[in-house]
Amino acid sequence: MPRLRAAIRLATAATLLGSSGLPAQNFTDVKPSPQQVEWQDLEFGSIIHFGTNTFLDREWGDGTASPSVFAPTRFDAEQWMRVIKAAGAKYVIFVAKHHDGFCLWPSAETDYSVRSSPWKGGHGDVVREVADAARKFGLKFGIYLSPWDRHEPKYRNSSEYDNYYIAQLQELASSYGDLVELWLDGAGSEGHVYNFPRIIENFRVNQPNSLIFADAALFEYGDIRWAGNEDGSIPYENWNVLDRHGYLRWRPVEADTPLHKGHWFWHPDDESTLKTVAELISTYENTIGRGGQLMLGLSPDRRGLLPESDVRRLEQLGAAIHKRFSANLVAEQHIRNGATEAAFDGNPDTFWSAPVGSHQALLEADFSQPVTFDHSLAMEWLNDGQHVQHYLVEAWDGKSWKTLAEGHPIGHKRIDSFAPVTASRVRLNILASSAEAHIREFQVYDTGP
Ligand code: FUL
Repeated sequence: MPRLRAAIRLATAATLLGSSGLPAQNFTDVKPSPQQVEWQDLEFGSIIHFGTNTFLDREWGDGTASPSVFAPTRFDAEQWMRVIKAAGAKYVIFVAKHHDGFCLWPSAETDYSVRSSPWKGGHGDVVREVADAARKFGLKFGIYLSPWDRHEPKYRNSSEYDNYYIAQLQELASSYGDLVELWLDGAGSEGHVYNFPRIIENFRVNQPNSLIFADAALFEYGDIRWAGNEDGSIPYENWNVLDRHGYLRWRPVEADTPLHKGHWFWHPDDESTLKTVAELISTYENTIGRGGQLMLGLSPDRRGLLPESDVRRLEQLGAAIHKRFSANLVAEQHIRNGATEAAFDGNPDTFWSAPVGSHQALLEADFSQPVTFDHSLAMEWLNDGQHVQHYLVEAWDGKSWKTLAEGHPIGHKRIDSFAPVTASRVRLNILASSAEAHIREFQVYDTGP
């Protein structure tokens, strides 16, 4: 996703000043919206690409494909959702229109859509079926609507295209229920001017709680930021607050990466690009384990089904995540002590607070029998801002505390790995926090060889 340069609108002077008239914001005072808090808890999503490219062995359509090529034979969005759920994802983004301009719902704005395809005699609506299936499986639903449109002639005129895009977004925003996220992709848009303030204002009428994903450039309206790569890795240190031109905003990061290396759409004979479970687990730990969101790209085939090998891989991934992170030794085996219980109870809905005004804290879990572990997991309660700036994970070796891992931000979730250690005492040593630390969970796991 190249940068969305066209979208930059500078914050006005008024937004840069606090009530005293002086620049007011401090990174660790900026707080998330309730919608962002809820979204960060979803952690793992899936983005689905399916369209004319699927039938033409392409990644980027040029907008000339005939709608007649769109002819899935066994389309079943529920099959997709069953597998997405098995992988452990909590939300789905569907590409309603990719750069080729072909609409996967029967838009009234163009005949370049499923309405002109042979699928269901032109009476089908892929967006509707995907939205319904997602909700049936308890997954939140959102959309991607490519700003760059290589088919629509109005694209050559910015303001005419703004009207077209706004009308299409309106169709999607008003007819498919609550959208968890609107994915704005910057690819291909270099040099094109969009009126994003107008676009987002219109979208907000029907979707006040939806989060806007965009490149860091779309600063006034973006609620989520791109990780800056499609490799499935979030650079650590990861702070939720972003500074542009002195204007601070809470913008958690989402890292999109496809299940098949380099391929967002399905291609024939493409098994060699399918990522291994080990690669996917490392992606999991380098995204969710660094306090961000993982957005895994899936591509149904020409039947309209996820291919069998992808299904197996996603099921294996779900099982591997479960195996790694379900036996939380702290929650299962620590000696109950009351005071710090909220951080050790395995329940992320409760949190422990360090004393008010403190900037350091120790959270120690003791075991009656030594336990062996090789991973730790910590979660910060972020509603009041992101505070932890430096921490150690330490184990007692009988004589002194030994450092197993050292990190800076914790954020939503931080997973550390280290050589296996056997100990009867383990602690999270918070060396510095900008305000008192709030810890939802501190956990340790034995993930084995
Ligand atoms: C990119 C697009 O160009 C790719 O085709 C894909 O949609 C990916 C998720 O975003 O910017």
